Amino acid sequence: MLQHDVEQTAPIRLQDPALEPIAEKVIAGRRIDLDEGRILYDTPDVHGVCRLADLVRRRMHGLAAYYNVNRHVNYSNICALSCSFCAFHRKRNQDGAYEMSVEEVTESAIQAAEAGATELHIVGGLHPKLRFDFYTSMLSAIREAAPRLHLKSFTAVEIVHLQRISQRGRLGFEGMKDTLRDLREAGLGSLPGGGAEVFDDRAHDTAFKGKIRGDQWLDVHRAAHEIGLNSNATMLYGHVEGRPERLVHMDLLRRQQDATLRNWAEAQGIGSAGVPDAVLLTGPEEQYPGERLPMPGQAGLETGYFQTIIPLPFFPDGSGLERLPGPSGLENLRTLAVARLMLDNIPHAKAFWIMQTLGMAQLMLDAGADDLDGTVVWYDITHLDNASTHQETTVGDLRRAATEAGFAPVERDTLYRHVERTGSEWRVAGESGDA
Ligand code: V47
Repeated sequence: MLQHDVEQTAPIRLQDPALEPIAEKVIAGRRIDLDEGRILYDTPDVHGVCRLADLVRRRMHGLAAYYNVNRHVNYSNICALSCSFCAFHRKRNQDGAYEMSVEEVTESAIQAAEAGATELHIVGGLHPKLRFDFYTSMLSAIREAAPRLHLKSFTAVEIVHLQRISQRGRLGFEGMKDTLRDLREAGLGSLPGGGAEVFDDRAHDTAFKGKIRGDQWLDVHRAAHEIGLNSNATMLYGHVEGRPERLVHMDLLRRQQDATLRNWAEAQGIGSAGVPDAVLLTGPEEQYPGERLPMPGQAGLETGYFQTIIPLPFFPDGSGLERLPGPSGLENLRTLAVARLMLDNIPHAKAFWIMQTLGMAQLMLDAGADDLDGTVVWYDITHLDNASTHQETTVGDLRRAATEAGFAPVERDTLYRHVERTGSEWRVAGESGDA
């Protein structure tokens, strides 16, 4: 088996001299800017970029390769929008349209909990008819039936839709927080990263017109963070956007996370590494007198934050953009590595195996990723090589994939706390639980 040193002791071999000043900054723990991001994208030395991303990944996570035991539930594919990149949505009386009842979703949650899942990832389309109480009833019915499942539910686009139909009365940012509080009261545990696509108005108007724009997506996550919910962030790439738009997307996420983590960083004694107000988590050990990575409950952390960046490669098949080729394997590897390097204040980077393939996710563990997502079981949004909705991997497969790649598989819960497990019984390490 291939073994890696936790500390990268050997000098990083770079083929392109243009990468050298960037490598110096990464090694010293300084932030790279958008122009340097362009060099990371333009250099022919994609493996050099991966080596740099691997350096910061090891600093942050050592050899840990995280996964979770989860299930995705797509409660309905009926959607008022018609985004051209999306092959999932259907109109109400179109062939293939479906909606699950609260009872069906709850049944699937019970099965997940019995199989030992720690998380349910629940997202769907913007259903034109379902009322707000469907969503709160769904969350509270699951919480009642399977209280230990963490409910990571609803993309920012769904949250805006839910605010509209909630009849709570308060509009704007405060109304958004009220809606999120109602959902949290019903059982919402955190927000997934979906629906961000790419924060660019031209791409928006071409491929997802009608959907919220980037500023609104960011506001929803800021509102969630302000009321103490954690969330993830995705970036859908390889469609009508270009590499410069991806970098702007990363920069906007990074700016928001800087502001979110500022108080926490001060409490931990983390400086701004030469860039005013920056909070950089990827530097050498000596830059972190306190905690290197935020975890709920730490001093100075009264809010939630972005936990994970998840670059999602575009799947053209069955979408309105089928004429496009979608990104290549090397572009996927590079984008993951660039995201790890640019998003120096987001603790985790996920290679979502369903979209990347498990084989590519193994390679990504060595190029910046520290997380593979989980067992998934059902997934309806994208289908690789005509896969059915049943897209499942076992814990054994995930662990083997990580070990074969030279990493140490670590089961986590949604908040990245370590999980100890015996079969379907589990508990968070260090806490008393059911195992
Ligand atoms: O929001 C839709 C994307 C997302 C296509 O937070 C497509 O842990 C590629 O957000 N090709 C849903 N992508 C998936 C998602 C996610 C997945 C795993 C983990 C987490 C997390 C979040 O899938 C959508 C959209 O951006 N999507 N259509 C397509 N044709």
